[in-house]
Amino acid sequence: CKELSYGARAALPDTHPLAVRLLKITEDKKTNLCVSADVTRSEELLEIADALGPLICVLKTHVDILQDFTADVASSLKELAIKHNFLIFEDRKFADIGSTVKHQYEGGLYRISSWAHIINAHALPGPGVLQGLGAVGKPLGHGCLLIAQMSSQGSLATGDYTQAVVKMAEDHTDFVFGFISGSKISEKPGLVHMTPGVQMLTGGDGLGQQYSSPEDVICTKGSDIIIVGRGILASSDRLRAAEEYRTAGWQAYLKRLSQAS
Ligand code: UP6
Repeated sequence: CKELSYGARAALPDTHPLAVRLLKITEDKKTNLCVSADVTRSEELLEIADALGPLICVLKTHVDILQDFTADVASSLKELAIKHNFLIFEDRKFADIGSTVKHQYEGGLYRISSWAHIINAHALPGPGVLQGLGAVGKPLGHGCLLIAQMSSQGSLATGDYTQAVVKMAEDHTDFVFGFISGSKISEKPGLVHMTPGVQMLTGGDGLGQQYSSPEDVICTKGSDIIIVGRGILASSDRLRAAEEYRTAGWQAYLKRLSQAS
């Protein structure tokens, strides 16, 4: 059987230190759930991080949709990440030349590199985007996910493009530790696959988003982490919804392991 547990993958010598940390968190907390905290007020973001922190391995942010971001918010988020043992992923989707993304990652209003363990980038500009981001992130021990596929209808990130992204990731494993993708696209066990567009009820949002279930994403498609936003945020009981997604994601992972053995 070639299917390795999260813990076994964390122990492989080639696994990026940040992927090691992430895989260990999933195993320790029994969660492959990343919550996408897509809210526009900082207070609500911090409430989500504190309340759902125990149930998640990663908290994903879109810092540029906050209407009241301050450096204190970033500090509080970092404290909550330590308190609840999760990683912070700023879903900035960098997509420019190396020199520009270096500034966008390190500076500006948000100073993303000072608080986010994980960032992501489109491979479209070529490897320069990773050189620019890596110049900032590598010395800090941070890591990057490459966007190999998107959940939205009509996405152009398919076929040969996706394959080229896989190659770019595998050629830059000193900084890239995985993918945003709909399924497992690399056989390298040290690389982590994270999948957005997840809800219990499949369908869409009327703006191009397309949803798959946790079971489908983790068990059938072989991805590692489910990214859930509105499936949890739109619930009147977010804690209960998050626990349902955590359980569904973890059960799907256990099923995948048992099917492979
Ligand atoms: N996201 C996608 N699809 C992608 C890449 N990223 O939905 O291909 C992000 C969105 C949003 C989250 O920017 O923050 O994942 C999905 O939210 P939802 O669960 O509320 O649809």
